[in-house]
Amino acid sequence: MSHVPHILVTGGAGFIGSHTVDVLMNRGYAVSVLDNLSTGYMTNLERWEKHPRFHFVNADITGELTSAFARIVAHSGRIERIAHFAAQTAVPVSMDDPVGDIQANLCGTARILEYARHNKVTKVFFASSSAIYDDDAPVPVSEESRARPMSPYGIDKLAVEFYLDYYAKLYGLTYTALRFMNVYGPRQDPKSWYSGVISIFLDRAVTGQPITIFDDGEQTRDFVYVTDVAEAVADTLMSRSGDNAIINIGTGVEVTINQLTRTILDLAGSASTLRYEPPRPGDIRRSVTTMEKAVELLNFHPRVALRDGLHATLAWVRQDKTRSAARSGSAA
Ligand code: UD2
Repeated sequence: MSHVPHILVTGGAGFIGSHTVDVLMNRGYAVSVLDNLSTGYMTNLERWEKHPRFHFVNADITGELTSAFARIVAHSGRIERIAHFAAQTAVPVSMDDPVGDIQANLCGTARILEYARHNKVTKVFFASSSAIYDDDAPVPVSEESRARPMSPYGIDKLAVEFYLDYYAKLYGLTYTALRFMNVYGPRQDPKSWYSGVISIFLDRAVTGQPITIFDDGEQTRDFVYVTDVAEAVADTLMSRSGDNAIINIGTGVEVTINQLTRTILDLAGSASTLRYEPPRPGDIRRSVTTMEKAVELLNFHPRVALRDGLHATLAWVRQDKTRSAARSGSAA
């Protein structure tokens, strides 16, 4: 039998992590997920739970990881590559609790890198963010734009990028860091006030609740569909493309929040009312990436146009609501 590469996905029960698990499993790899289920859900992985190539370990990257790694290796063999998503993912939470953010996003990542170094892991993928850029950087932002994070979250993401470079130079670690723009799609949680705008607006549109637009709605973002992101992660993790590089991942398409809202209301056939409120503190006005580096190094061409991605996400939101209602009905 031919050798099946074994990949560890930290944070694999979360939004982008679980889509990456789907891609890796569909490509025939052996996949282990390490997740503490703090913001991830087992339902995101339910299709794989009983699959012989899949293994789940409940563990926290801020804690002691030796036994978790030992269990993973005992079950599925040597870890060859790591996709590292496990993190505290909310910018406002990082501002309220910078020490907690450092513990998860910096110290937790350092543990993963130390494991990779000592165990000769072939390649590490790191989920970085457009939050590392200067708010005033002219758009479109390129990888050369000024880095000046305005949150502990962004500072920790940027610090990890320096660690990756340091590990590559000193220990020969191979990595790719992708700086994500605004990722959206099925499984994005709309429940908290700092959730992604698309998950919140779809939820409101489907339930007919009012939609709050901050500022005048003419601020822009670059929305990239989660399966395009997951494919890019799997491509770079499993090949030499993007080796030791840091690359923006978006679509290069700049969309205003007003345009986004109109499309969502139209697709959902929703009569939700719109409320305009003052700008959210710290919000940036415009955000969109250049595509040159992603195209050159990863041959990255996002396949899902915004309208199609919104359509698919809307279908998921409706299905998820039906499932939740059925679950609470059967629990009652
Ligand atoms: C994104 C990332 C964040 C960080 C940041 C870096 C997400 C979910 N967040 O924040 O982690 O990387 O980029 O710059 O990807 N809005 C409304 N009404 C709402 C919610 C949002 O009008 O109910 C607006 C908001 O004012 C902003 C836009 O929608 O102009 C996008 O907001 P967001 O929270 O989805 O994402 P962003 O870009 O602030």
